[in-house]
Amino acid sequence: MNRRSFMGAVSAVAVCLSLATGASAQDKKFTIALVPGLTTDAFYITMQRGAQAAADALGVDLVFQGAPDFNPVTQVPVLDAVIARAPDAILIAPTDTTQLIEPLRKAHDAGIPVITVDTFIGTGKYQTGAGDADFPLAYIASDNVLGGKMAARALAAAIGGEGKVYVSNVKPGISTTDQREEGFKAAMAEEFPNITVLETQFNENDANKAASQLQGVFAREADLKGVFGANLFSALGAANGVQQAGKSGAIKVVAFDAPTSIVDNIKTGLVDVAIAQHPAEIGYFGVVSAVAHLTGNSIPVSIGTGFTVMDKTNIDNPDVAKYVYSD
Ligand code: T6T
Repeated sequence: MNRRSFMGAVSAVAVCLSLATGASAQDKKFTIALVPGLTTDAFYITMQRGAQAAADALGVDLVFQGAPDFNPVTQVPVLDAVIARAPDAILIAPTDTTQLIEPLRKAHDAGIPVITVDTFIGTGKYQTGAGDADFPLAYIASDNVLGGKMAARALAAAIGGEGKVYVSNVKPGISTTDQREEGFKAAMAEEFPNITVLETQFNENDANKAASQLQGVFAREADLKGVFGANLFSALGAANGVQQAGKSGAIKVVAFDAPTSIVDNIKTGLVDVAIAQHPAEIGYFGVVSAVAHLTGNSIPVSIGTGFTVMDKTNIDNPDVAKYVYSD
């Protein structure tokens, strides 16, 4: 969907919502809070852009409030402050599957509808009547298991189907990156018997750490063939590590996420493939879903957004380049 049709879709949804409720969405000006995983990440900045487009079309006040790092310890106080402002709905990317359950229950208990975007709490299966984390109304995100499988296939192709690779990942307990690693390992085990997946390196979302880990793994495994960076900072750091080791183009890099820095690395040959998510669509559907709920409509409990696979052969195509994240 190009930018014009994306905006057109938002306006069309706004009209549909007005018709469905028999009233203009302007009758009450809703305030919707979007709490990202962290504020300075191009992925969430792009999500905010999509959310703002929907908010503008629907006459909603969007509040974007988050923490400076991807960590429940810093996200929970931000969430508490957001709940204290009593928005009409909260969209949030919870930074941990378990540690955000009780903090989010406070919002639910205060009557504030919760929708999780990008990441989930509990199992991500909401509105089932089972478990302690099914209270969010909806989960809007990429299919991260599938994304991990796509990354495995891309890396396998890049290294010719054999050799040693590893996953550069953030830390356990984050639904998205856990699922990407799960999908990656499942596809490697099922489809590529000649590839050995070494132990995962966890970098705490610190690209510098991911870069030194790459060099550490390479020092131990001189025949290292490739690395899968399971999110923006993991991928960027792993790519930097490959460059610092003087192995650009020799150790293959598949990146999850598509900020401009990764795209630049595709152009130089340092990164082979980037799996771009569609964060603007996640933000857009988040706001639309919240408004639909607030105006008395039912909403899907789960909405999946897609991927765009970027490499040297297609990165200059405008239909691909439009999915590069906003910085
Ligand atoms: O990969 C995205 C997001 O999907 C993930 O949950 C956390 O990391 C990113 O924000 C990229 O840094």
